[in-house]
Amino acid sequence: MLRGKGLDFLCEAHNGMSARIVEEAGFKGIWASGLTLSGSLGVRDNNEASWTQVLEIVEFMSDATHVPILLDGDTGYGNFNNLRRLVSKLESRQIAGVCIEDKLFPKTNSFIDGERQGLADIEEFCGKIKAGKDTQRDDDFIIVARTEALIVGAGLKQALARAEAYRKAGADAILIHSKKRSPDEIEAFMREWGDRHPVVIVPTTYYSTPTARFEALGISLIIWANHILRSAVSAMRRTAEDIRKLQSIAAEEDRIAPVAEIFRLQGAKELQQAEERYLPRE
Ligand code: SPV
Ligand code: MG
Repeated sequence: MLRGKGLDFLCEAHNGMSARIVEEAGFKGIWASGLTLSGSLGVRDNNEASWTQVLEIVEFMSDATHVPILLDGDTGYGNFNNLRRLVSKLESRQIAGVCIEDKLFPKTNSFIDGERQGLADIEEFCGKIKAGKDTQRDDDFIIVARTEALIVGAGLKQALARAEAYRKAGADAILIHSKKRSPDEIEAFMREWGDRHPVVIVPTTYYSTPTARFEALGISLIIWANHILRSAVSAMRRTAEDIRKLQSIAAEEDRIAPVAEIFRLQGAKELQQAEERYLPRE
């Protein structure tokens, strides 16, 4: 998906069931988002959930699906050594890759006080990338290096310098993040960057730009980073409020997924078939 011609897409999921829904919708890959993994646990996107708690969730996501999963690994949960351990554990759970960002642990989401956040030292971050690449055993495991230079207001020159350093350190792709409502920063970056190395973007704020525009710019991968959790939150709130107000589920029953659909998503049928095979017949 990174190296092929044309544009590809990852969609966010945050647990086994949402991952299966995203795969069934036809996405060729899944973004295990830090924002939505933490959000679905009811905690903040500030590394409040520990890295092993994140690992446990992505293991459920991996078990539930067949398409590649890219974990939003924040800053790598520590220094180069913590990233080494993370890479081995992700590989053992068949996670396809990890994205790490050049901020400081504990990180804060890019859309909260972006300008007040500090960037990692370039050399230190390059060491982290190298350590991750040296640790992987599967040649297909990928490390995406995300620069937050534009998020913290450090400017295009800094973003380009960091992206180039991370490319040289061995990153498989560069994620350039922007919180502008227009794609101007991304366009300016791509004009200078050219086709040096695959580029990934997250158009959460500049969503109204048609994706064909990004394809023309030479972007390899677009991440729809949070839309499954956001749609679930709207649906859950409406259902909970309606049921409480009306003291009835009659108005909701046809609008929500039937229980049979939950069983299907859980793979209940396979267990029934296995029981036929393995349980003693009466
Ligand atoms: C995430 O999905 O957690 C991301 C993307 O890192 S963003 O929320 O835009 O920072
Ligand atoms: Mg994140």
